[in-house]
Amino acid sequence: MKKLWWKEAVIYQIYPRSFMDSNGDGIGDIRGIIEKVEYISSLGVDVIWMGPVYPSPNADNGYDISNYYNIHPEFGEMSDLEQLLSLLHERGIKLIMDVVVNHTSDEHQWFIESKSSVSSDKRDCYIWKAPADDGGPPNNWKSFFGGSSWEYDENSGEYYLHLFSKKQPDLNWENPEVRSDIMDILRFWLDKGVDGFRMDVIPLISKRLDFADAPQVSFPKVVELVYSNGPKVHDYIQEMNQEVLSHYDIMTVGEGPGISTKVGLDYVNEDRGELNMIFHLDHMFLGQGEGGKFDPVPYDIADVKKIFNDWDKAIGDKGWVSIFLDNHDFSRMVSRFGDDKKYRVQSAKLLLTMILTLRGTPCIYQGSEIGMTNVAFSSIEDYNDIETLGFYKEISASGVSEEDFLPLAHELSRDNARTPMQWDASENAGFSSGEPWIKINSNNQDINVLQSEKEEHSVLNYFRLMMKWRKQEEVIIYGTYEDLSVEKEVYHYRRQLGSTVFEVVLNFSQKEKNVSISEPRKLVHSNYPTYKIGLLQPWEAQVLKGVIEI
Ligand code: ISL
Ligand code: CA
Repeated sequence: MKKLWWKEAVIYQIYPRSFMDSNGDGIGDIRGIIEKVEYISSLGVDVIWMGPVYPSPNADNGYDISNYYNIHPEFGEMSDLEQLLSLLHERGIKLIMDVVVNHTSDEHQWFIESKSSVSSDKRDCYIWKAPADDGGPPNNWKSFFGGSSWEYDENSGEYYLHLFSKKQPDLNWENPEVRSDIMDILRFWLDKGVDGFRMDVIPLISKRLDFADAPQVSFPKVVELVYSNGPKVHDYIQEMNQEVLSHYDIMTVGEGPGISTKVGLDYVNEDRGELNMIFHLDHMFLGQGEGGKFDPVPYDIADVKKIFNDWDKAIGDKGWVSIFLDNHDFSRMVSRFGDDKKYRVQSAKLLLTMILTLRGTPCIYQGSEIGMTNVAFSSIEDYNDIETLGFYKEISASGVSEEDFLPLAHELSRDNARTPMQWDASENAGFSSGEPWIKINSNNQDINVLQSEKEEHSVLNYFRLMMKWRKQEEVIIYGTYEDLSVEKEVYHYRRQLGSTVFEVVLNFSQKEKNVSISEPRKLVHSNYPTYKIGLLQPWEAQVLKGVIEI
C-alpha cells in the first residue's frame, strides 16, 4: 500500500458558525478560529476541514453559496482566512475548504441570470423542465429537506431542480461552461494555499437525464439508485482531477450520500485518478425510512459493525476512506451510538477509540473530543435547521403536533450538532459575549473544554493521549483489518502489519462482557483506570498489542 500523508492524518471538522465568536455578534467566525489555534494544535490533529465560509444567504448555513471567491462578512475577510492559513501552517496543520458545487444559492449571479429568461446565456447552467401533463412537477423526486425537489417558476412556466432546498438550485454539469467555472473556483483556492477540499454531495453532480420517477423505497435507497452515481459522475470527477486536483499535493475527500459499497471503490481507487477518499454515509443514514430522516426505522450496533466490515472489504488496500461517527448533519455520536447519561465519559472515549483505530483517516467533529451531547430544545422556535423545520412543516400539515414532533427533533435534528462549542461553564459557554445565533446546550455547566483540561481522565485528555499513541503506530494506519466479533454488543477487531497486531475490543453495552482474546496480549489502552484483559466493564474499550509468528 502506498504511504501518503493524508492516510496518516487525523481531520478535525470545524463548523465555523458554532466554533468561536470573536466579535460578540453571536456568530462564530474566522477570527474566533484564530483565537483557538493553540487549542486545535494541542489536540494533535493534522488537518482542519472548515465548513463553508463564503458569502451566502444562509438558507442552509452556507451550503447555499452566492459567491465562491470571497468570505461572508459575518465570518470575516479574506485576510482573516489567509492569516488562519498561515498560523495553521506554522504549526504543521493543513486546512481543507468545503466546496459545494452540486448546487449554488438561488441568489448566485448565475441563477439570477438563468432565471431571468428562457433565452438567457445562463439558462442552461441549471436544470429547467416543463411541467408534467397535469401541470405538476416533472417527476416525484423528493428533496432531502422534505417536499418536492422541483420549484415552479411563474415567469417561464418551467420548474427547476433542487435536490436540497428551493434556495439551492442544482447546477447542470452537462454544460461545459459550468464545469470550467468550477475548475476556476478550485484553482483559485488551491493557489491561495489551501490544502484540499471536502466536496459536498459529490456523487450527485451527474443527473439521470430521463428524470424517471423514483421507486417507492426508503429515502437512502432513492438517493443511491436515483440521485447518486449518475452516468457521468466519474467522467466529471476525473476531469476535475486531471485539470486541477492532480497538479497539487492536497487532500480530497468526497462526501458520499448514496455511494454504496458496490461502487465505492470507483471513487477512490488509486489507479483511477479521482478522489483520495470518501466519507461513506451508510452508518449515518441508518434509521431512515421511506419518508427520510424524520421517518425513523430501528437499527442497532450490529448494523454499524456490518457497515464498517462491508466497507473495509469493498475498499481493501486499493483505495481509502475516512472514518467518522458524527458531523454537522447528524446527532452527536455519544448520544447516537453511545450512552450520553450514566456512561457518557466512557462511551465517548470508546467511540473515539473506534474512530482512531479502524482503517481510514479519522475525522473528529468539533466538541466530540469533549463528549458533547445532543440538545433537547423545549420549543420548535428554538430550532434553526432548514431540514428540521422543513420536515416539521410537512409533518404538521398532516396533523402531527409540536409536542409529538419534538422528541424526533431531540433525537435527529441537525441542530444537535450545531449548538455552540462548549468552552467553559459560563452563560454563553465562552463561545460569544453576545447572544448566540442558536441556544447553548445547558449541559455546558459540566461538559466544557476548561473543565476537561483540568481533569486528568477527561474525554479530552484521553483523546490527546490516543492521538499521540496513534502517530507512532503504523499498524493502525496501514495494517489490515479483520472483524473478530462474536457477540452482538461487542465490537472486536484486529489490525495487523507484519508480525505486529492490535486487537481492539469495544463493549457497546452497560453489561460486563467476557471476550476471548486469542493470544497473550499486552494492554496499551483502556478507558477505565483499572481493568482486566478480556473482561470488559460497561462501555469499556481495550486496545491490546501483540506479536505473532508469520
Ligand atoms: O443532513 C443530512 C441528513 O440529515 C444528509 O442527508 C445531508 O443532507 C446529506 O448528507 C448532504 O449533506 C451536505 O449537503 C447539504 C448540506 O445541507 C449538508 O450540511 C451537507 O453536509 C446540501 O449542501
Ligand atoms: Ca462573530
